[in-house]
Order: sequence, then structure tokens, then C-alpha cells
Amino acid sequence: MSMNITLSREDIVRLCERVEGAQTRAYAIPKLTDEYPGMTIGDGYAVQNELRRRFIAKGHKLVGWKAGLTSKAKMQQMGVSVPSIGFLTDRMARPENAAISTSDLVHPRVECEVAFVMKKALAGPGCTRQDVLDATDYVLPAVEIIDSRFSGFKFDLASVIADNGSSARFVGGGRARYVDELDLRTLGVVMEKNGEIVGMGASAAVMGHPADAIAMLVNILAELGETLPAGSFVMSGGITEAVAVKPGDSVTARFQELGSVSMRFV
Ligand code: 0L1
Ligand code: MG
Repeated sequence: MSMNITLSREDIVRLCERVEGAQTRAYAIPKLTDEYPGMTIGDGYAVQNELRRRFIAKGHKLVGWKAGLTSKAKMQQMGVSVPSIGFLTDRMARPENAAISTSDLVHPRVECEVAFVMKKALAGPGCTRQDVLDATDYVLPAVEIIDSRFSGFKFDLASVIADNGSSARFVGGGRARYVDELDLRTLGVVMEKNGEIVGMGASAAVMGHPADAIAMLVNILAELGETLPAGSFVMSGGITEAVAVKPGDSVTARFQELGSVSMRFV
């Protein structure tokens, strides 16, 4: 993946302010490539890095990272062909069974994901599935609430990366397990909304093995000059398509071996 940056520093700051405004005040904006059709993936990460720098300067704490667009279902749903990464902060975390406000979100969708908590730091390039498994403290089930800030969820890869991979909220819970007790490729997952099944899949949908998505994430971090610290919370990517939610909906993600995670939207 080329991290070539073509935008000027002024344009990066301008686009970052545009994304930050849309995220913090919950309104939709046109995809950034409408104005900057030549935007590259490297430009997208330059905007995302500036956003991370600003949030941290305001006191938000970086707690981990997420891999996005890692399943065939997701890539088809969104019309893209390369995975992406985004950062996670303490402000995005919600407890299990939380009532999650939608008034500060544009058009939220939920995804079932396997989350990894690291006991050792990892650095790319060349990070492998085995490196990830050796560095993992435990895995747990999670639901990611994504919220593209782009009108109609219409975007391209450079825009979605600039929008921090549509990251908005996340809920971890269920039962934490050690990776050597599980076959992480074959975990079944069922997503229920208001008691009805709205999605199901197996964890192999995420790049063949969720730990491969974490290795990919570590290797992208290396291209950005970053490493994954010990203690990080890392989401490996949606196993099924993302499902839209609105106030009044309750969602339960049931994972084989890992228990379930529930929340409701208000
Ligand atoms: O976590 C994800 O896979 C989200 C990636 C961004 C695409 C979207 O907003 O659906
Ligand atoms: Mg996701």
C-alpha cells in the first residue's frame, strides 16, 4: 500500500477540521474526494493522523485501534477492495448493556467483531498471524457502532480513512478467553436486533482468520511510523454486514465460545 501524500499541510488541516466538525456535531458531509479527486490513501491517513493528534491534545486517550473493511461482505457492501485502520479512544467506549445515544451520531450501524487485548507490543513490517497470537493476552466479543460522516454512506477509501474508518462507538463484553483455548477461524456469530436475527457468520469471514486482520493493522501502523503498544484494545473487523440502528432498537451479538454483548439505542 502506498502512503504517498499529495495534499499540502494546509489542505490536510482543512479536511481534518471538516471531518472533526462532522464527527463532533453529528452531521453528514460530502465525501472529501468530491473536492479533492486526487486524494490518495496516504492523504487519507494524513488527515486521520491529524485528527488523532487533535483529539489527544484535547485530552482523549488512545486505547487501541480497529481494522475495517476486512470481510468480503463489508467490502462488497461498501464497494471497496482494500482494508483500512482507524484509532479508538476512551470517549468512544460504552459499557455492556449501555443505552447509547443516537442524537450525537449521523446514521449508526452495528457490526459483530472479535476484539484482541495485547499483552506485548507489536511492530511491523512483517507482522504475522503467529506474532499476533503470541502477543495476545485474551480475546473478547465486541460490537462496533460505525457512523460514516459521509452523506448516504457514500464514500471511497481515501475519504473513509480520513473519517477514521467511520469509527464512532464500541462495546466489549461477554466472556474473555485465551486464544489457545479457541479455534479463532470457526467462531459462529449471530446478530439480533429487537429479538430477530439480522446477520450471521463465522469469524473466518475476517480475512480468513481475525488475527490476520490484526497483523495487517500492525503492518499499516508501521507504514505510518507507529507501533501497537501492550495493553491495546484492537477490533479485528466486522464478521457480517453492518446493520442500521435507530432509537428504540436493542441489539445482541451472540458469539460461540465468547458469550454475548448487548446494548440498546436511545
Ligand atoms: O469497521 C468497518 O469495517 C468500517 C469501515 C468503514 C466503512 C463503513 O463506514 O461502513
Ligand atoms: Mg468494524
